[in-house]
Amino acid sequence: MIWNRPMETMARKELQALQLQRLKALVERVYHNVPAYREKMQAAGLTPRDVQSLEDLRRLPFTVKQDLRDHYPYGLFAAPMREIVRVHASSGTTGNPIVVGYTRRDLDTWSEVTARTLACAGADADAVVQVSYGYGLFTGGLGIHYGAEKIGATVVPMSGGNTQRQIKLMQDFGATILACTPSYALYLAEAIQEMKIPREKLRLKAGIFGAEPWTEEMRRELEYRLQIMAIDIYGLSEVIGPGVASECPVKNGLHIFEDHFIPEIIDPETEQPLPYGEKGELVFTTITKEGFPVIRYRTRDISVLHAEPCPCGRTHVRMEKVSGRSDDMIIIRGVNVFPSQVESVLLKLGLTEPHYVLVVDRVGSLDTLEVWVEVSDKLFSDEVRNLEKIERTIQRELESLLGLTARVRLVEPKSIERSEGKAKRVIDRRKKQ
Ligand code: DLL
Repeated sequence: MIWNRPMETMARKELQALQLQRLKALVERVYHNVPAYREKMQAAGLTPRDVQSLEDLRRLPFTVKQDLRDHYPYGLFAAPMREIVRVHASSGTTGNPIVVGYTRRDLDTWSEVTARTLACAGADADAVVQVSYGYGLFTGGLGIHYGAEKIGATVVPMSGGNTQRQIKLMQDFGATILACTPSYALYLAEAIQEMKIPREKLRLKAGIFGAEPWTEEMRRELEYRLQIMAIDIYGLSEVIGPGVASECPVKNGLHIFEDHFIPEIIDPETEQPLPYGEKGELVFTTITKEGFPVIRYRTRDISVLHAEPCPCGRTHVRMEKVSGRSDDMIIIRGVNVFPSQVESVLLKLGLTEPHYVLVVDRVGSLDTLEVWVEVSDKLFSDEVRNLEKIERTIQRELESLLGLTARVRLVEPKSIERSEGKAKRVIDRRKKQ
């Protein structure tokens, strides 16, 4: 199902003409309304008239998270406050949060793109969408909420948490689409199993899962446990929230809604743009936003762009599943490790439960990595010899993938904290020192 066929299947030439027209308007807007953007452009010797083609985008300076912090809270807004009708914020670990603002038209744009996302998962007016992303300053809950209403679906605005109740209402209200983080979907799946609810009692058909990295193996796990189609959806508050990109049922990359967001991939070290097919950092320019537009925003998310046509008919480029954020990446004895690499090994082997956490510590001057993984009740009461064998197998697989020795510790069922939102995959004990 394609929500906005003219836009989502537009011939690329036509799409590029539209992007250019919108990009020019954006540059004018920020140059005149946002002193910080004007100063940066002036420092680079640029005026809006220097942007005459899509290639000229590359001449514009990047925007980074620190710029947002420096101009906290409203310094980068490009519309007067009386036109801002909503703000959202993302917490971040240190310092001021990131604050983003939306005009009424931005909220329309946002519901348009999340409607597209939901349509990718097969939602229509008959759908019942259980929104279990958090409501509040986080963009997940309200973002999906308005897209679902736009489609005319029935929205069940659950927000995160209260797992037993989620499951009761999922049955009683007949949810067909579940929207939450993949880690919370796993928690829900586990609870459904424990409550011994027969699958026929649920009407679930699809899940739109995002807001954190997850692997193909985790997709298979969720699709199997919940008997649904699991779709990856991507977004970030600074760009709009959910609704930046979404997989279609082909599940081969996420279409970026390019009539609103221009993506680039850059080499994070040299900051040079990379061609399609090469891996690097995702950068976005929002070409239709009024309240809080961004120019060349560096996401820190690692992905690859593909421009080949997709069998679904959409013409918008696809980004590969995000393999991790540079902030999530841990460096152990010089080796870069992403939690998603560990996840893929654990789930591929299938010897344990899909609940894990990476524990990083420092012994003397040496960094150590431990991987804690849960095992089932049955296995946990098995002979020590068997458990040790499993530990060794996982250790070997991790070593050959990462080129690093990680100690594997099998832990008791339910001893790793379940997530109701974004999962915490890393405990870094080095930071306490
Ligand atoms: O997480 C927006 C969102 C809500 C997306 C609901 C999808 C569903 P932030 O809290 O600002 O916004 O976090 C954005 O989360 O830069 C990525 O690192 C990560 N992220 C989001 N979606 C995915 C995904 C929301 N599908 C940050 N795969 C982004 C991997 C994701 N990482």
